[in-house]
Amino acid sequence: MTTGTLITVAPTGAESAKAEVPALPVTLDELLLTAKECEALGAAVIHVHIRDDDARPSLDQGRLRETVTALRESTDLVVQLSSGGAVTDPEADRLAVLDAGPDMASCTMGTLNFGDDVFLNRWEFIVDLHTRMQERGVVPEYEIFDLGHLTALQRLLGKYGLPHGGHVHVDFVMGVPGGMPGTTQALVAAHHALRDLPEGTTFSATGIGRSSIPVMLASLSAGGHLRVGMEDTVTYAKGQPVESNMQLVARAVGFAQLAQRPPLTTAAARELLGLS
Ligand code: KMH
Ligand code: ZN
Repeated sequence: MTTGTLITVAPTGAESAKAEVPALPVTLDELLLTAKECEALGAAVIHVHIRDDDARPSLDQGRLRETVTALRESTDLVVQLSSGGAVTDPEADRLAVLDAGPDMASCTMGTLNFGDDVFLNRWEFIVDLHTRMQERGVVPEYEIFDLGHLTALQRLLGKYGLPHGGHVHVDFVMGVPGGMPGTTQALVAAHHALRDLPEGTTFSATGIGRSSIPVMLASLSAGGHLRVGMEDTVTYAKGQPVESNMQLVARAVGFAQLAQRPPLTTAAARELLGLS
């Protein structure tokens, strides 16, 4: 069955430096402005990483709570906090992200090389995140950087049960050096592997850097949803830096419309994701 397209914006991330990417939203005001404009264009979910006063990645509890509250006051977007943080963040801080009471949080399904770094996601940590989200009524988005992460998700759900709300949604993060490539072939393989997950499992996909466009087109044609934003892509076209997250969301909306799968409203997104 073909549905409309769930569009997630990931506006900031933890990897790019403000000094090198001046258009990156790093303050709360910049984030709120981006969120409102992306919602108006067709985004329904926002995947949030915050920064400190020096624009460095932060998991500060007070700031996270303030951010969740402000996003709820100014938009109707589904607020998804990153529990991935930066590669240097300790597990305890990453778990404590759930205390800020988001609608959703990310949950990465395994350890991988992340460029020159290691993004550590031990099994016990994944279990802690998953079960705490069940207890707190936070809906996970399972981040899949490689095919084996889907096998880990099958094991997780088999042992610990479905997430809050009962619906399983995954995001294929493709093209990270150390993970699966951002190609149509890899997306088809990942899509095929969803057969081992509960019926009705939905997926989004995002391609890092120059894989952004091929991944978007492949995802749309395979019935998937889209994540775009400056967390994943800071170059719009060869030699052309991204001017804003809105530019990326507008392009994704255009592709979704061409595919005759227009953006889902925030209400439809909540229904799809099993959010009460
Ligand atoms: N910043 C990456 C190390 C997530 O948000 O859950 C992890 C990441 C995934 O961005
Ligand atoms: Zn992230």
